[in-house]
Amino acid sequence: MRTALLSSALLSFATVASAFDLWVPQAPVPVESRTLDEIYAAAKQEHGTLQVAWGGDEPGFNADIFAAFRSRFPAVKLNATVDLSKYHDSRIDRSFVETGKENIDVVVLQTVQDFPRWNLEERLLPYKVSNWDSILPYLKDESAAFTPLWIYTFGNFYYSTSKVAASDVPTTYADFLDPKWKNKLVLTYPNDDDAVNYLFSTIIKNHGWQWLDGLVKQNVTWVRGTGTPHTLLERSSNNTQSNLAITFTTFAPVDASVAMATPNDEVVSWAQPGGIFKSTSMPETAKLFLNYMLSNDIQSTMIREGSVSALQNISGNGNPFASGKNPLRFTTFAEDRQLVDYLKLQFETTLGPPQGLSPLIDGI
Ligand SMILES: *[C@@H]1O[C@H](CO)[C@@H](O)[C@H](O)[C@H]1NC(C)=O
Ligand SMILES: *[C@@H]1O[C@H](CO)[C@@H](O)[C@H](O)[C@H]1NC(C)=O
Ligand SMILES: *[C@@H]1O[C@H](CO)[C@@H](O)[C@H](O)[C@H]1NC(C)=O
Ligand SMILES: CC(=O)N[C@H]1CO[C@H](CO)[C@@H](O)[C@@H]1O
Repeated sequence: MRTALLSSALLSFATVASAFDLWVPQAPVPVESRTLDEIYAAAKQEHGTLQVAWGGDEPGFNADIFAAFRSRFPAVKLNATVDLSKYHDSRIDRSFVETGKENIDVVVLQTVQDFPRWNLEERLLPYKVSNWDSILPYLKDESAAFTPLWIYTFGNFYYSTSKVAASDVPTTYADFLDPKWKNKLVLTYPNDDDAVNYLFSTIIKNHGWQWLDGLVKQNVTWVRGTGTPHTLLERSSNNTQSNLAITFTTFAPVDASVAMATPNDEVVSWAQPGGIFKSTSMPETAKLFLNYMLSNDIQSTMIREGSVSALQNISGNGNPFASGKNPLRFTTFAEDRQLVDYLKLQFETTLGPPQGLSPLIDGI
């Protein structure tokens, strides 16, 4: 008993002391003043391959972004690995605990709760990209330990144009309980992805748990990955044997066979953070990578592909608060791990555990 009290006293002393460290005034982080070409010149002096952990759940995800970086900066080596953010952070933390070292230079992940924690653990390099002042102020972490890159959204309705008339597309999530959607829905397991978890919990907050029970009666095709529903709708489009017609757990550029509609309901959106681990042996290359992500070229590409830019005053950008979006709420949710786990188990109770290989392996 006494030992337990003592060690908990020591622990809280340590916690207070390390929290106290944070109160020591830090020198302000200067905004990067060099151009991309000047940073590139410095990056060329570094040796090695920049290791980037990139959150995504579909083979080839954002390959165009990596190709653009390689073609603009051919003299530096980039190894960008796409995987579920929850698997990236698990590997990163295990490597850190086991070896005391990071195995990654740059992270771009959906696990928004990791960044403040890594910052408290003093593992992130405070850094302000050159257009820091143009980033939407409410998305920014003032310590500059991480940088919002762009806003992703789940919850919009994507439907096969050959199977669903635009006039038939639901307006709220409650409409999916109509018998006419039986066998036609393809959705991502909410207990496999925190953003989909938050989307489902928001829908349940607005429409009740009976909504989920009603949804299950629709014989939904449940899949892993948020790219998979879009891929299956593409395939279903020209296949008269397939009933799959609609989803709300994907995001993708629309084309001739899959169109998008925004619901009159709350969706989930969040600013994807990028950060540099302090331990990197390639800080200039890492800075080059972050600056390039915030460049007009890449931001315009992301807007074209359906995201909202983190920059204000960039042409063609969507309103981060339009159509049921609020990019600030997801972080509060994701930081409450107890709530996230409670909901995961609720979904598992009704839907069972996520089935199938990683969406990056099964090729769908
Ligand atoms: C690229 O990253 C993966 C995953 O971290 C790693 O297994 C692989 O060895 C890396 N390749 C190179 C060339 O750095
Ligand atoms: C963005 O535009 C607004 C209004 O047009 C202007 O007040 C603001 O200074 C601009 N911000 C930046 C960072 O250019
Ligand atoms: C449920 O959907 C699957 C896939 O679309 C289909 O093969 C199956 O026949 C459906 N089951 C029922 C009971 O309608
Ligand atoms: C391969 C093929 O037939 N593709 C067609 C699928 O359907 C869309 C329209 O829904 C056509 O544009 C494609 O050419």
